[in-house]
Amino acid sequence: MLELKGKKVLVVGLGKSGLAAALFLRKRGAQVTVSDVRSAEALANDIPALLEEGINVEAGGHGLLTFRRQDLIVVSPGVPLNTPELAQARSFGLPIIGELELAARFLKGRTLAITGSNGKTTTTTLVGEILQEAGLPTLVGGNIGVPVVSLIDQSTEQSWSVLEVSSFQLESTEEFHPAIAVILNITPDHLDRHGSFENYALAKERIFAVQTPADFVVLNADNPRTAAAAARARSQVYWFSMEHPVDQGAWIMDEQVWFRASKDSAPESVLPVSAIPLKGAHNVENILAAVCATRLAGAPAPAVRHSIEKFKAVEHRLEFVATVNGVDFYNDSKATNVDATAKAVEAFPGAIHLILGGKDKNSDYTLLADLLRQRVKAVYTIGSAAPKIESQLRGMVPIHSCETLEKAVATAGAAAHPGDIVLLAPACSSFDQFENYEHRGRVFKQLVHEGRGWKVWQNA
Ligand code: UMA
Repeated sequence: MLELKGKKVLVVGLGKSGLAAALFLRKRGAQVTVSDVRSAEALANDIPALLEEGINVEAGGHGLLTFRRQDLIVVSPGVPLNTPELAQARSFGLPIIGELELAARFLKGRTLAITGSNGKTTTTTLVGEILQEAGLPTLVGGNIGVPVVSLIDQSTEQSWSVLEVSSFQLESTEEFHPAIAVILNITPDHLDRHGSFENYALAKERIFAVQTPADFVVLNADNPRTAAAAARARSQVYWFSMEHPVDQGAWIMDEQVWFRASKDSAPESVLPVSAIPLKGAHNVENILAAVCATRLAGAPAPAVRHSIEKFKAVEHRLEFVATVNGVDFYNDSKATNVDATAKAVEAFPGAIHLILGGKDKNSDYTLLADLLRQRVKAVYTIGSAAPKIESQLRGMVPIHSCETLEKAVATAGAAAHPGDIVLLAPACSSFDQFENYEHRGRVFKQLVHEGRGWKVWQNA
């Protein structure tokens, strides 16, 4: 186990992960400094509590010297590893780990980790609910919004930590060792951070990098890049597929979800597809992955079935908001990449008014062209990515330049007819106009509810 007592540790980034990591490290006796590019005013909410704990704070930028006088550097997921100060520290041989790796060194019990470009949060939430229903001591955290270090104190030798893990977190792992690893899908995302699709995919594959033949990895047989990862796994590979039966894993056949525990065992029917309460084929994939992972973790079939039947869509993931003047509004603010937006659009047969835009991640929006032509009545653009989206999609579908979410909701609400759908599935991150995707989703829901009360859209 990592010895922290008396060690000088620098935590980079003072968001949720940095704050939790700094407090944890201090409690374990380290001399902790936190460094963040945001100003002291912007960090004013957190600084007093840190100072009180005896943690030093460097605000308003990263000092090169701060990054030299350390025994260990712990990086928040949102801080790129090629940040110049980190590159310099690396060249001096300083150990640099992420918050997930720090937590992994102390977390007790077994870990069930879930990654993928899309569906992570829904699947993680469902897996957590299934294991709880099965009576297993369960903790849920990670990219879902609960830093993994904050789970350490509650973890026991018996507990399962169900973790949503992102490529940003996996990139800096060394000993992170889930007993069950799940890769839901790998499609282009975060190309601005990882530089290429292949680098991004390899970061995701780190989820099984230190697994052994005693462990399990659950992979999507229908997603080519995910299926290709199997060649590098040393653990036992289980599959899920919407298209065909698999030797071991979960699949759909005759409108039923099936699971087979091993090549030699008989398939068991888990539940009918009609009993799945979530919209969209992508959510059926998430269910298959959850079935497979939780059966491998020892959850009995009735607990799996019952948890799925009563599962509710997670906030900001194709979340139904309200019907206003016969128009259904859906919040998929978590659709922060092109593939997630495609999945959201595919969940409806047509008549969609789609709100797109935010901060671009070096994405290719032309990949949406066919789907937009088939199902979308008009696109409403917002945020700094708007000019790029408009130039890539011009002529394929009517586009309204709205700049703000407020104007987009009002314009789409006024244009939509009864039976139409207004869908926020922006294909971009939110950081140009909002604190995060949750903030964007909440603002969207508020605008929809306000519009319903005041009937402002008719005048938009
Ligand atoms: N910062 C620096 N220097 C830099 C860059 C950032 O100091 O060079 C500072 C920022 O000023 C800010 C802090 O770092 O104060 C933010 O750190 P962070 O971005 O790691 O944010 P956290 O609040 O710690 O949230 C992180 C995850 N964020 C990211 O990966 C971007 C959260 O995932 C996660 O829920 C949380 O840890 C708990 O584990 C969010 C996310 O957007 C939901 N994830 C991406 C996604 O899902 O696509 C990967």
